[in-house]
Amino acid sequence: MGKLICTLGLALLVTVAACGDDNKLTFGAMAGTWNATEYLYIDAADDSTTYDVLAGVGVALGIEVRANGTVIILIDGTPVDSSTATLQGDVVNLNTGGGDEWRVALNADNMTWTSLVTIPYDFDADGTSEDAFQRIRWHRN
Ligand SMILES: [Ca+2]
Repeated sequence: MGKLICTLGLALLVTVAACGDDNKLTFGAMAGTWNATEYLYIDAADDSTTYDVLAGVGVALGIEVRANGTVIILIDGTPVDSSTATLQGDVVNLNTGGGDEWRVALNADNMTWTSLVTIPYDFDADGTSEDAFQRIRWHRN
């Protein structure tokens, strides 16, 4: 059925981009250099409890994404790490060996990454870590 609709769409001169994988995320679409505008740890048990990582650490975080899947981590503009990432649907896996998987929402030059796996973080400084998701908002240069 989808193929038929696409074929009809082409016949009607609807753009090819509207057919088939219209929501498919690619590294090509993500290619470029991105600056983190927000990086939060979010308490998995209470999403109103957050920690502002960028303010806390006091660095500028960036990434360079290449169309071949290379993702380079930039701290204050300096490359500090690089990985060959893979995409499955809208989930990017940085393949760093640590379950570093992020759900990606791409909207033109804005992109949000939300971690699928929690990390430990002690939000209330009581000596016991809570489970935290991570969310990074990026803006493409
Ligand atoms: Ca705690």
